[in-house]
Amino acid sequence: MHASTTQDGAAGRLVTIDAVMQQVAEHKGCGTQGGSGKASCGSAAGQGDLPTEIWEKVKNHPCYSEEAHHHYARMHVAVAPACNIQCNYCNRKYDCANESRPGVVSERLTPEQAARKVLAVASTIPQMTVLGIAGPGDPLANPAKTFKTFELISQTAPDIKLCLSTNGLALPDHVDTIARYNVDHVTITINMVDPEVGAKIYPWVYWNHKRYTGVEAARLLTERQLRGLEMLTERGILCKVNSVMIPGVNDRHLVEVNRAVKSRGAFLHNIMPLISAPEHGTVFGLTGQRGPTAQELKALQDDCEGEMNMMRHCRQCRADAVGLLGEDRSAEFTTEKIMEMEVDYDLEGRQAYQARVEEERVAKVAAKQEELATLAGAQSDITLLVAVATKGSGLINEHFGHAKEFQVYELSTAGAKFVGHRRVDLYCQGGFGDEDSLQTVIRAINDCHAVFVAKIGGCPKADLLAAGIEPVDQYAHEFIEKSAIAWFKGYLGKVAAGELVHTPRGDAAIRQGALIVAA
Ligand code: CLF
Ligand code: SF4
Repeated sequence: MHASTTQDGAAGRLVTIDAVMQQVAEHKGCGTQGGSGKASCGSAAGQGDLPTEIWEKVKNHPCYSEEAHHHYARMHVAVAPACNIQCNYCNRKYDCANESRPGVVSERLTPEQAARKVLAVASTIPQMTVLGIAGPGDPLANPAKTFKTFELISQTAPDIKLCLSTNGLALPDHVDTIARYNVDHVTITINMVDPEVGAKIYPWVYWNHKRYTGVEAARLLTERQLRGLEMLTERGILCKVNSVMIPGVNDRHLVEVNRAVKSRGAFLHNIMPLISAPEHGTVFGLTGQRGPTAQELKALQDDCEGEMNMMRHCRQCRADAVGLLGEDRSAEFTTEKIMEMEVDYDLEGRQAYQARVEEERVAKVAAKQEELATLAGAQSDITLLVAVATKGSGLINEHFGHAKEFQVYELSTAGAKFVGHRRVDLYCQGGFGDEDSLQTVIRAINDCHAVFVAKIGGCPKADLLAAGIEPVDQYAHEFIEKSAIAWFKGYLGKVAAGELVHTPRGDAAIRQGALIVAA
């Protein structure tokens, strides 16, 4: 077995991970420096009017910045198996559905295995900037494992931001520890602030050695979630709130949740669709509770978008996810594989790579602004959606047949705005187009007027056109937003010239199938 190594940032020397772990084991206090987000990229792309200290925390966090998610990756380590509540959209055989899709079993890790995995991934994927603990149960129902993992990682990989996602029941008891470990980003899943609504989502919670049920359980949960949120924001820790949209149960109520969390200082609100199918074996799956359609989800997100940022790029990822949001590289980093890997944690190399990413981001923003300027003065109230096949970096760089998801942008004379993504079945199966998959792709992007791709074959092109969706391949490998604005300008021109009649599109389906782990 090769010795795993890490680079000591201050002295630039290589040390073994085993030696660091030994030091950590002997270290009784805390005082770790990990997760403070001190990337040295220095770019101002996308900062807008964010205060610099907040920008430093979000600029390369793929969940807290939509713009960053095209460029930076996160990873989760599944060190937290137990949970202290029951959600009706969760089946305990699988990962926490608050941060993952049901239907996925993770490999459970010890904190030491987790730290080794983080170094292995960080050495292979230099744009991996965030380590999150999100399950497969609740991280704070497993505090010893969770904080031990953070401690090890802050010692061995100090440039990686630490992130935590919790149901919030145990949160008030751990806020000081979270602050001490420099965990700068905490997500709380808050689905209600009214215990009557909560009783329809949570059959029980377990707190202080006692099981609570019904409205009493939901009241306890909401009180502790909101108190935990306040305690975190008072300490300057950036908080995101995740909410699962359950039509007929909490959909309209989430506007009230939005107000409640905004007033307590939450930075970002992420409203996710319920994913529910009978084969998941959840209460909602078995009772036939449906998830929202794409239009229902977008309408609620639009209603909640005031002064508070809405997250629309969440991929409801697995508790052992690795890679850019929307891609899954976890199969490359099984415990067996990472034990065989030679790990060279090159901090300077990572920083140099990230500096290049920042240059790319600046170029992308400049190209978008330049194109947007050409739209200045255009008068039109047309707003429409387009889908984009991308592998990342903000480019149209994926073939139609290879896309596992499409990103969706809303176009208007104000520009191009990312509003979501749609997971689809692969159209290209072993070199051939699959007609059934094509129909699911069309249903998933049915609300879009066009689909931008790097390449597309003649058959799917004809079927898309027949469905009223224009395939656009003339901007292959160019920046997404710049290209979308350029296309939209042409669209408006055709409408103005009477060559085209603008007609609104229908609704689209959000894929409900579980993600299957790659072998
Ligand atoms: Fe992970 Fe969550 Fe941190 Fe991101 S995920 S713990 S904040 S690093 Fe991100 Fe995944 Fe959505 Fe979560 S896309 S499920 S919001
Ligand atoms: Fe499942 Fe997560 Fe809810 Fe616990 S908090 S019951 S693991 S979805």
